[in-house]
Amino acid sequence: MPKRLGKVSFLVGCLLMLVSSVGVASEGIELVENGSFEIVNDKGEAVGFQFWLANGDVEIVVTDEASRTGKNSVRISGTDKPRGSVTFRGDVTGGETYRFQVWYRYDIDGPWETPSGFPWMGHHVLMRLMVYNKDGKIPFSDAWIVDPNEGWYDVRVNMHVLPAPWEFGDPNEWALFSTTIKMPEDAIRVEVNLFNWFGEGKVYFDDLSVVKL
Ligand SMILES: [Ca+2]
Repeated sequence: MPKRLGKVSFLVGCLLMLVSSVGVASEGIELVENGSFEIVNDKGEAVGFQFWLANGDVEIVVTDEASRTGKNSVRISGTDKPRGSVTFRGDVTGGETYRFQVWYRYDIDGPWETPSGFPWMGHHVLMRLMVYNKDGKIPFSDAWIVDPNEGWYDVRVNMHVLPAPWEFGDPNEWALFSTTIKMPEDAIRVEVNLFNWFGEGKVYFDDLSVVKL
């Protein structure tokens, strides 16, 4: 009997893992196929993503050091004012609404230096969105934000989304932040950059989701 119970528990565990790893979108169409960073090519890179080393001595890797679902997450770490991002690009339909969300955790030792131009940010965790039409980048408009209470925003040509204070997780615990955007009529593509924005330490991301609602 204990063996049978063990099997049942194992099966239930597998089902739970399956449900969580595919990213339950209660409605809409998921654009990100490898949002849990589980599919890695023979160079150790996350399939479907690009890594950008922007500033400082920065490293971006897929790692099994921490994960929210599955085995892997992506880690951005470094020293000397490190700034780097993980990029996802997807096709969008103009006039449609998309929900962007990602889980993050951070392991950054203080004292923190105030990141340039973002004196109010927390944890050096940032999602940058860029929207394109057939001619190039469309300057962002805060009128596209569907629910302005989801995060903190800095709207320029690009939009910077940060976890709002009420969304901050504790160090080394996974926390979620999100934003919802109604695309302009001529939009054809979106680029999502998940950043460690000048954080001397580690930021992890897992379970990126971009859902067409
Ligand atoms: Ca994962």
